[in-house]
Amino acid sequence: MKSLKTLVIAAALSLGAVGASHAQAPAAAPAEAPAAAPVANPAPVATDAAAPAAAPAATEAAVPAGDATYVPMKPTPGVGQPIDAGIDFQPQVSPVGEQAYWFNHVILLPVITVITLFVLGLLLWVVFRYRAKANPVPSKTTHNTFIEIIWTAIPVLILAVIAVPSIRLLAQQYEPPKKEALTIKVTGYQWYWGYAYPDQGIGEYVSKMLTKEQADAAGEPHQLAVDNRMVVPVGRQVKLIITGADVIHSFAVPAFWTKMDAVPGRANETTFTANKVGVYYGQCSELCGVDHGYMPIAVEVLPVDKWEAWVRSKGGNPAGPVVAAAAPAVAAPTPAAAAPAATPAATTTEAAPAAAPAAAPAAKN
Ligand SMILES: [Cu+2]
Repeated sequence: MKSLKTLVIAAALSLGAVGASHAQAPAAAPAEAPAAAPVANPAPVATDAAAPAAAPAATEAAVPAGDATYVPMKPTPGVGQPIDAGIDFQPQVSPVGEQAYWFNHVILLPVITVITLFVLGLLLWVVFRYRAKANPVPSKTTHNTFIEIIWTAIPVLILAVIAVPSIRLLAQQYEPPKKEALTIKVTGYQWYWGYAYPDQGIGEYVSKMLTKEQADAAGEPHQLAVDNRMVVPVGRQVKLIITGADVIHSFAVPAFWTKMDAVPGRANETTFTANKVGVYYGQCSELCGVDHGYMPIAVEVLPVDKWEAWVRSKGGNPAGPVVAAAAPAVAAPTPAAAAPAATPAATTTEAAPAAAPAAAPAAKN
């Protein structure tokens, strides 16, 4: 009787605690980045919920909004990375990924499940109903036109229905990038990645895997964490120009539904738009040599102002597309006219700081 009483009290306490943690979550969420909200939800017990929710909040608070300094963001557990015993896709944060996720879960899986169960049922029925013991004289039926039309027409209809969203998804993945897309050049090396932002004037930098000790110290998953991430602004389309320097690699980030081969001598192109701030991991997905498993990819999606701060920390100019528009005009009359041509470009205030470095190499030629 006493143990029952303790059970009831414990249950009441934990219920109250869960309620309290839920009550806390909305209060914390608006104050902080959206990353804090998903962390609070899955945690069933108050003590568990408090700890992870507090950690990102603390790190977030350390970086004042709009500040020009860049501090690598902490990943959110369970987002943008594999989870233990997980069998589902990673939560998708790009429009194409959401579309593909929907296609799989709302169309394909139900269709597959219904067909599989239907065929299994038919098999069991045939095995039982037409077993030798119950049918000493076998039926001589060979054809049934009506049934044959049905079992041809229905699968054709099912395939036709699946084809519509399937082809739409395919077309969406191959849609050409928009003009305002951010261009990043990705190069696969044995065994690391190189990233360059030509429009922002950020030359190629190398992204290598952290050691176990470094990853643990940074609070990141080992074999996914890297020293220099690819950093992109939230909500803006990113155009990747992907190539390989030595052998074929493959650039893949599951949370964006992005995968593209990095082939030496070829510039492959793909796009993604990340619509949620966070850190998302991927891996080389083409067997490329002994360290194939040790060249992870980490993409950090930041609010635009923080991304701009990161670009500046790399010595680049965030107003890249403006520069890109101005640069050809400056570079066109090379080599003799390069110096005078730089002056008109400098009249536009935005392009001014970037026009000088852009013109400099042109003048050298
Ligand atoms: Cu590789």
